[in-house]
Amino acid sequence: MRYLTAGESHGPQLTAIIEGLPSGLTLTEENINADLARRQKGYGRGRRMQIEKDRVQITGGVRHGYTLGSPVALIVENKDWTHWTNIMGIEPLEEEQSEIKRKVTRPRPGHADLIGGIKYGHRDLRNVLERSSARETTVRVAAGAVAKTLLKELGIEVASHVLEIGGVRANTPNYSTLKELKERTEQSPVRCFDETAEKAMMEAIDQAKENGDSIGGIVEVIVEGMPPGVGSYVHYDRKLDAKIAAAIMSINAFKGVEFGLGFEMARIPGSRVHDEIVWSEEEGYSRKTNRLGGFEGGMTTGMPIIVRGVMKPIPTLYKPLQSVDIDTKEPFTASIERSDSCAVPAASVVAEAAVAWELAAALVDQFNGDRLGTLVQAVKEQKEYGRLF
Ligand code: EPS
Repeated sequence: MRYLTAGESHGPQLTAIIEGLPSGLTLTEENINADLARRQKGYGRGRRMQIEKDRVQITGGVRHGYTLGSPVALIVENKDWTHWTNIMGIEPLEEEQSEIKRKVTRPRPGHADLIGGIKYGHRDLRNVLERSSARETTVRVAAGAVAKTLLKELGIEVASHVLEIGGVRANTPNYSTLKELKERTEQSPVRCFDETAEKAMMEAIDQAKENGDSIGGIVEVIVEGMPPGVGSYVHYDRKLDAKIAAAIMSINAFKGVEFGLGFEMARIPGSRVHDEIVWSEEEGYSRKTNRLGGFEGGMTTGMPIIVRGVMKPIPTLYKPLQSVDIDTKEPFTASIERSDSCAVPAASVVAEAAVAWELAAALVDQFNGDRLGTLVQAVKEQKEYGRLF
């Protein structure tokens, strides 16, 4: 199963085409829209989010509410496009209006602007920034919502929350069910379980905004219900934790990934890192702890998957950093028109989508993924085989 996306940040629309989704899955626009709305929320977003009201249209692969097994096409219109039709028009420019509007010659440090310009030979850096913009994560969330719909049918639940923003670290969330974690974090403007940390995070965002600066943070994704043995140890490119790490790293502004105890493992002896194995009639094999975050040898253990990603502060700053104009080669420090001071809460929804996609794709590829019914059966059998093994 795979997907591709197309579309520029201020172009007419964003598009995703999903290939390989099983037939027989109930899929509605409402389902996907709920996740699109979650991505748009979050304390610290800029004015663009007041313009956009992201709604998906399914334009292929679904009939009478069910997937057909053919490619599923999703589109989301950019409401801001109406303000950008001259600047981002698809048609060639007329002779008399050959001057390009809103041309960008001043690359922002930390963005793809300069290097993307060098790579594709664009002297107008808008040609780079329009596609490298995190606006694209809209349709990644749409594809992730489709993946989550499939996972739900297989008894697999995905959740996400924010652990840290701008140096404010939340206490480890003390929840008994994923439902409880979800209910609390959906109410939080920063998607944080810890109410004390939530307030401090919002203050840190206010402060960053006042200073014309931006702040990053850490998000965590948790998945329950995966069968054991998904992925493989036999080849580097079949290790499922590696695919998830790549998916997290591919989210705009993400700079690091860890599973379970993560980088803390560098400081702890092996006897306090590895998860001891136990067996019982009802549960089969299980672990007393889950410090490895649900993976051994690139394969799911059947324990919850726990993965975290770190997002750097957004590089579009009101407080300008020094750069060089690519036309004049003169140094400059320029201010910008609008930006988000923090997008970590939104990024946690994107990370959730990225992980959900990799898991759904791995299941479809490993088991018989043509029809929903056979996939449901195969996953059930894998869980049972693992229990009795
Ligand atoms: C982004 C810059 C801002 C963000 C945008 C990502 O957009 P604009 O340049 O239009 O002000 O709001 O994020 C979204 C539009 C979105 O949907 O998340 C960037 O440069 O990456």
